[in-house]
Amino acid sequence: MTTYEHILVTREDRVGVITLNRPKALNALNNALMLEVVAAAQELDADRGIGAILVTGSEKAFAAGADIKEMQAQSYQDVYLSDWFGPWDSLAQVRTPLVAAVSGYALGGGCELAMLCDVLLASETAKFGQPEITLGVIPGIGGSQRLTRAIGKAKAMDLVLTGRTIGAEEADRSGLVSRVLPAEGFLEAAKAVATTIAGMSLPATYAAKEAVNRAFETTLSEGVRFERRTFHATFATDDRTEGMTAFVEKRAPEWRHG
Ligand code: CO8
Repeated sequence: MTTYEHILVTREDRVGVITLNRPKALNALNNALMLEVVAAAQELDADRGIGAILVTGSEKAFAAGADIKEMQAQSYQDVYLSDWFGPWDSLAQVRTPLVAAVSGYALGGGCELAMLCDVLLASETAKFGQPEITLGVIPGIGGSQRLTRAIGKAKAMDLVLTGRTIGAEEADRSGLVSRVLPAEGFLEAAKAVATTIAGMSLPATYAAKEAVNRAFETTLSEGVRFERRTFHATFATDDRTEGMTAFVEKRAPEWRHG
């Protein structure tokens, strides 16, 4: 497996773990780190032995946002011509479920990276926010869009316009996170969630993720039609036969991931 400068990548059975690792900068997302995360996620996604990808940071910070020191000297021409942070969009094309495990700060680009993931697990210590307005800019990795879809206009406007930070409890109440887990043993508990997901049939998992994501891209009737066709398609898999046979035979399924 490739080695990286700003992230650590490990495999634990069928779970790939990407750990943001710039502790001195609270995992601020610079360009190099972004390219590494995208490359690692794509490498893990191409591996049929991986059924879930956990993205995490440190206890103090998931990520304190885009790297302000790196951005400070950039001009409009620089960011426009280089499509600054455009590569983050590639994460949305990853078919393997991405599970964010957020402990501490998830601010600006950090909150946006967490929202790019499919399942967002928050430690009791997690703090979310889009403070870009306090720097004279706005969210730039999808925050204005994904936050609004996640928590609605009223709450998203509050966070994006005031730049205030919310804790895990408010994030949970607002629908931003999937679950809040105790701070003690957080990473292990998050890995257990990823392991559960990775333990499902791979084709069913890809199909389920694609179907849920379709809800954000289409009308209800088209989305339901897409779901039904995809449901029908699962009957072409060996795992569908195995899953139902195992249920009838009162045993655990043995997935072939095919
Ligand atoms: N960028 C660069 N360095 C950072 C960042 C950051 N986002 N956050 C923290 N650091 C650095 C600090 O400068 C400090 O470094 P040094 O020791 O060299 O001075 C080190 O990390 C530790 O930080 P603090 O001393 O500030 O730690 P505290 O515990 O006192 O405070 C906070 C923690 C509250 C998280 C504080 O660091 C903070 O407010 N950070 C900035 C948060 C922020 O504003 N994030 C949004 C950034 S903008 C953004 O994400 C835009 C995304 C879209 C761009 C898309 C463009 C197309």
